[in-house]
Amino acid sequence: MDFRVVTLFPQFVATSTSFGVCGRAVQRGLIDINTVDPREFTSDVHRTVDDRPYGGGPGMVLKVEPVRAAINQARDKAPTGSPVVFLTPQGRRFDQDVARQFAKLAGMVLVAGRYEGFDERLLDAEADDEISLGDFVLSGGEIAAVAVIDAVTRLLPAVLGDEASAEQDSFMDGLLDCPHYTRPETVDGRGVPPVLLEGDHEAIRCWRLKQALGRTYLRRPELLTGRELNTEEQRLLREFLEEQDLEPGQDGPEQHFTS
Ligand code: 9D3
Repeated sequence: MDFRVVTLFPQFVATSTSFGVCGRAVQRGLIDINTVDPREFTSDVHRTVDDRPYGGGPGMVLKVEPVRAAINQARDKAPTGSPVVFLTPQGRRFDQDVARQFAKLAGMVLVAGRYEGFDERLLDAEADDEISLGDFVLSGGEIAAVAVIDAVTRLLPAVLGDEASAEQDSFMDGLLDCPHYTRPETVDGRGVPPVLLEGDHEAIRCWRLKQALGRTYLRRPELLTGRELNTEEQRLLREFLEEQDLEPGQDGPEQHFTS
């Protein structure tokens, strides 16, 4: 997959995609990440990419022409049909479903903003899609672009090993993860749920699914609305909630974070 990122901070995008899964995917030729800097498309001595907002007020707005020229170069070099995706706080929310859709593409142009954002006429003319990471304030679109690249890259066939790929479309998909434990067996006087030490793989599968269902119900109930629970899942969730009430146990009652 071919990612083209329009950004005033090309080095930030290059370095932050050079580690871990993304870095290896680049090295193995599974993805290609290129940047285009709008500043390269200015002609004044100060290489100006921003200007004051019409109507007044604080902050600066990205000028149309340098960003448009950078987008056009990125689009020209990207595979035919690559959508131009702006990263903005006003976009539709990025999630795993959006990542799965993007992972089907041969390429995409990601446009990261700075300052107060883009001239609206640039979005009207050039945006095929507009994506936000969520309702918090970043200083620019680069971190969002890198997050999209990372989430999409993990979904490409051959990027992850067989085991990790299988986990992605497992029966716990769409649920919060179950708790994990590793050695030593005791930490601060707290042990490990005995079922995980006993080697009964079917019992372990049930325990993990039960924990995933219970934690999702307590912490992110909206993830369960619109999801059919099969008979086993209903039973495990019922058991989880009963166990919570009756026996706090060594790992304590599950936290129910309230707002
Ligand atoms: C504090 C500035 N805000 C004025 C009311 C508006 C604003 C402008 C530009 C807020 C953030 C930004 C820069 N953000 C992004 O480019 C961005 C972003 C984000 O801030 N949050 C979540 N997802 C994204 S995607 C791009």
